Amino acid sequence: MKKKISPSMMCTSFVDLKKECRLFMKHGIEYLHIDIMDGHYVPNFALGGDFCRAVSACADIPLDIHLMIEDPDRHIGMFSGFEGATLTIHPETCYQPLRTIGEIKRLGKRAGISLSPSISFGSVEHLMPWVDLVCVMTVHPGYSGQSLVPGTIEKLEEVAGWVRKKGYSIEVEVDGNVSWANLPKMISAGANVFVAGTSSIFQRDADMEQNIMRFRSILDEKEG
Ligand code: S6P
Ligand code: MG
Repeated sequence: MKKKISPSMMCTSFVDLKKECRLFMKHGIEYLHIDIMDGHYVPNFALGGDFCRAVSACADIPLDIHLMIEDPDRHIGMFSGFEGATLTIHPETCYQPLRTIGEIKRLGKRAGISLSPSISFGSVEHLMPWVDLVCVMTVHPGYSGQSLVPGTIEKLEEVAGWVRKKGYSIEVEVDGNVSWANLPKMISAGANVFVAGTSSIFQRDADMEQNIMRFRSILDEKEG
């Protein structure tokens, strides 16, 4: 499957949003990852529908909306207007994840599930036939700039191996501390969508365009 970059927009410069989006378009960035946080499921608050609208106005790139919120059924309608978007839920945040996934599909969106480090793949495996994307979190949900949680690359390998074996066309995304050092291991583990944050393209002590090109060249040269 094609390897794709999904910059984490909570790391973008809000004052330079247009400029940074222009750079993403120029370099054929495939998705824009938007973390929605409610202060309940995670301790932090971040982003929302208005921010998604602002990003959509600046970039013609599908949104990769990561819902770190309790009771997503109450809120998914808010994201129904974004063409080509993926809405990713954490299954433990709702009582009937399959119904929530069905509702996302009914809204014409791609559906994803995300596994925080505390959730085993076995506990969500039965949901897989209904989703378009599975996001393996390699940090605890809530903040950018964290270190990789041990054991999560092995989980990524387990999930990607399962998808390959079944022959499903589910995208396998990795989210959290996708650093220059961790990226090759994540490619080898079988991920095809990489959330790029402060560990790579938003490293502010380097030029963002150089960072994007460096990220792409690692994806191009390393076989998954
Ligand atoms: C974490 C969130 C992630 C972060 C991403 C930032 O709750 O879901 O998407 O934004 O991890 O990247 P980095 O490189 O700072 O970890
Ligand atoms: Mg995320």
